[in-house]
Amino acid sequence: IHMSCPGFHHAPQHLRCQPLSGAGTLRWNEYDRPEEFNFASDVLDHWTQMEKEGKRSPNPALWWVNDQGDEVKWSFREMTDLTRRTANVFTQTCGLQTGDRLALILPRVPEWWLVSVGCIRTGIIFMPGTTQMKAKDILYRLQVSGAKAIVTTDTLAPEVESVAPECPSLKTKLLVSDHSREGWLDFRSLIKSASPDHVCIKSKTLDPMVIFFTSGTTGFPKMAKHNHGFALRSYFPACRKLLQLKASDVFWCLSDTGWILATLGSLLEPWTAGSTVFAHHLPQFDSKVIIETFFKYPITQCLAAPSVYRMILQQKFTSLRFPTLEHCCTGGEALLPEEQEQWKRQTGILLYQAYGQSETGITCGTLRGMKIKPGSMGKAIPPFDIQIIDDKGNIQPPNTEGNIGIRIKPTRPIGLFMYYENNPEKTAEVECGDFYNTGDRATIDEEGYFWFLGRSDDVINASGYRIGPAEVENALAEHPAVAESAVVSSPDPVRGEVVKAFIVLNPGFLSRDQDELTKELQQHVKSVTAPYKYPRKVEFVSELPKTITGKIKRSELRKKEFGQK
Ligand code: BCO
Repeated sequence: IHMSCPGFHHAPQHLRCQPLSGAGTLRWNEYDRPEEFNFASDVLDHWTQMEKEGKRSPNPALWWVNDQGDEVKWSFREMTDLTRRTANVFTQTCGLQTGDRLALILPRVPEWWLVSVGCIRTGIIFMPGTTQMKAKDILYRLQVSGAKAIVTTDTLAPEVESVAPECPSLKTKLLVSDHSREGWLDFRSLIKSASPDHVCIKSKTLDPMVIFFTSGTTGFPKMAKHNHGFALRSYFPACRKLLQLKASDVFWCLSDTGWILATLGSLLEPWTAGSTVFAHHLPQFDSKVIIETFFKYPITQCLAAPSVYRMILQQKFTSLRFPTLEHCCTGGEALLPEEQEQWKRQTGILLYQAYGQSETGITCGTLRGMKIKPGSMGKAIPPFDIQIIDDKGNIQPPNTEGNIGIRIKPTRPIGLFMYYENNPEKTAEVECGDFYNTGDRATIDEEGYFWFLGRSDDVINASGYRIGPAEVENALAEHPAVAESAVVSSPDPVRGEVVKAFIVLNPGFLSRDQDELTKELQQHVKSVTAPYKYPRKVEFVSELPKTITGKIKRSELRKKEFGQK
């Protein structure tokens, strides 16, 4: 991208300054640690320049559609203009400064891209969150992060208003809507009147950029804080090999805007390659609409959780031979070999697996063109050195079960999260010898392919969502019928795993119709927390298995679900 190669040169000469197809030369490779990096100025504005010089085809940078036939097509030039305006709205109108936090809770609307990049331009730390969140989820996030601003839509505005008085740090509420609302700034009209002149901050690679909330076994979600190196990693040649995107590609990532997969797949990965980001508003998941979209638009590559591919396969369409689709990648949950084969049979396209977490981004994967071992999540992607480790951080030999560890000593690799914000205990807990312990269990074979086995803790991975059992148990505890509950994962043919709740009822509810009560409890969870967490399976029991100290033995219940002893 730039003509020179600054940074620290630990890499062999032949690895430096590799060409980025059609776009000059890459400035850094995975062994460099440049002092400064900013995705907006180093990547987005570069493609704007390429466009101006006629060195990039006129494909849009963002191609957004909805099911009412509306379309937005923005060039890189327009993206630069609009995100500079957004930056000015944040700093001038809202008075936000570098380091302030902004909660970004938007569905798939074009403004999601403006806000993300506007934050990167100004050094405001953005915190993506799913629009499935309820008032309590939002309250927790605003309070724990000390967010100064929130950007959301009409649907969530009342939920935000109901908790705003309890969030003294929250100074600015921005609404993305065609209507105005009292107490809210109107994002769309502010953008129109803002100046397009803005000088991007010179961010240090290690300065904070984004926070993702991530669930654990206990307590509330933790804040995994990433620096600008997270975006730089997408730029490294080793990472570019995963998808091998070109400027002519049209890339569709189906992940909800609240997850790290969307930041990677709908923003960083495709724009680093100068590709077109394709987005469908898709307010409700509908595999029929997804299939029709693949037939209607010239999408060449796709990234989605395995559950999405499973749900597409379940649709009885006469043909799943999509005219322009060339490459499919998946991540977020385990994928079975049969599912990979079925996708190939029906679509004619191989399904490549990758693996990552909110703490790590994509850590390993089967790179495009690499031999696929069905069921394996591929090999480590540099600069991550990934090993299977025991509980003390000792590296395990091939074909031995252990935890997936990413080496952090002597050097923490670019792209790995910095730490859990305000939580040194949890940060220390996941350090294991020279490694960051992902908490995921796996093996590695002699050829360096990783094979996922499951979690080492009670975290549930349901259709690609990481769900903390305590979050669901707390929601259930608010219902008068529930004396106590234990929430674990349970196998499911479509979603991989689903949330299952074992519930001990209070005496007054023992005579209730169990199906009716199940529905009521499910509805209750959906109403008090993000609905994706609700227990799709419920079993009423007279007691829960406990240790002698009274701790619920979730692992016993989970093993029973999976038919293990
Ligand atoms: O199934 P139900 O209808 O009973 O309930 C569903 C929704 O209908 C409902 N719901 C959604 N929004 C609601 C609502 N109810 C009330 N109010 C609202 N605002 O709640 C349930 C939500 O469950 P879901 O999201 O699993 O629903 P759905 O529609 O079946 O979606 C299926 C999937 C596969 C599209 C969805 O589960 C999904 O997107 N999964 C992938 C998640 C993902 O992207 N994970 C990646 C995380 S990042 C990562 O792993 C790191 C990789 C580097």
